[in-house]
Amino acid sequence: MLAILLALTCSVWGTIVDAALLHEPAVSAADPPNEPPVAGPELLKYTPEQIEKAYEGRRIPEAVSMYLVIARGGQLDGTAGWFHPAASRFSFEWLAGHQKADPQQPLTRDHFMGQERIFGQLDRDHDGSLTGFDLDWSDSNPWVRQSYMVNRIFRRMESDGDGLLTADELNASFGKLSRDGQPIRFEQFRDALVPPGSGFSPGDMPSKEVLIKGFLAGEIGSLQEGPGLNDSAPDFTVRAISGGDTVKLSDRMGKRPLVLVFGNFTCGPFRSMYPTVEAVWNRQKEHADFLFVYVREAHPTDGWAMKSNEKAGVLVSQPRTFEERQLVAEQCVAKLKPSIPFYVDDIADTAGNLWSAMPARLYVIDSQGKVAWKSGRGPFGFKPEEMEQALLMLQLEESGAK
Ligand SMILES: [Ca+2]
Ligand SMILES: [Ca+2]
Repeated sequence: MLAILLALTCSVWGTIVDAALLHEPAVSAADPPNEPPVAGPELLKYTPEQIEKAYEGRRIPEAVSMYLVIARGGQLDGTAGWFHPAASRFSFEWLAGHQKADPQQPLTRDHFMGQERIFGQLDRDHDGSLTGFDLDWSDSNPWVRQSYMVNRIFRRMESDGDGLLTADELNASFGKLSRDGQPIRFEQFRDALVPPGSGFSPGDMPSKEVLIKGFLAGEIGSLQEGPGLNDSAPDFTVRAISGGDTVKLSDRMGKRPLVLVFGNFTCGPFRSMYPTVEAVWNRQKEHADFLFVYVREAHPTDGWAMKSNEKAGVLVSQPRTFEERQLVAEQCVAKLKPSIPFYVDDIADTAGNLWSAMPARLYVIDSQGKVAWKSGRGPFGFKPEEMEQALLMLQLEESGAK
């Protein structure tokens, strides 16, 4: 019964969105809003200027600022709207203070009082000392920018979408780049791999209408903002696939750090990063608990469909019932083979909304059940190695407290 009701709600919702999109929202004759419009279909009634005016002197919610970008023809490129860097309790200054070292100087192995495994993972550029550069995951950092670019090329070559590049995939992509197996020059290689314009792979760039629909459906990101830094972790209960057990988040907290991993099958960048999450889990499973929560699809065939997903055989429509979501989650498990305890959010997106977790996000929760680190919104903010550094510094913090 609940499933039928939810399915009905979804289809009614779809109709409202379709109806709203038929009208250009920028109608100059519309009365300005009396109250700042909340993130949702109400935004479509007003021009971006009216919305901004209504928020004058108040903080614009993340989702409203994302809507303003989209309404003005902007893209979801990770630079504007609701995209922000991670929120972290830790920084190089924090680390230097914790190690009783000079924050103006690189921190060397000799002066580092923690374990070697921690030093090794914090030293991102492997130069044998820790600096602010190692811990800087912002887009202005040259290492981070190069990393993005490599990820894009990786995803073009990693054709079956399991996040692992095989020799066959690499050879096949060379076959596509080269005529008759002939050597290719740099600019041929570049032109084949760097997409024109926006940076989207061919066939993946969305129209404004697709973005607005995806925005209102929570597919391109949660309209909510989730817990802030040092907030208590909001609780939820999720169920394992194939009718397995349920788990309550609060039952998993309080013993040691906990990492929350949110993701979905149709988000290509998420799939390409997921094996890195597994690698982090392998290194950290003795020191922290991990929980994977499967959330709403980002690129269903009935939403912002992607050519790159089609090529990888990732073709699913947005599940309308929990049972449908479980079936898609099973496909995701078959593709990514997660070792991390894997659970599925309910069809009302309770966990996904509460944690602002769509389409993919990472959190580190301390042993007191407080948020110690919160990634930026996925896919751009989804950086498993940044999460690992935060988890390691949390281990330092908590070991010092004992
Ligand atoms: Ca370094
Ligand atoms: Ca592969």
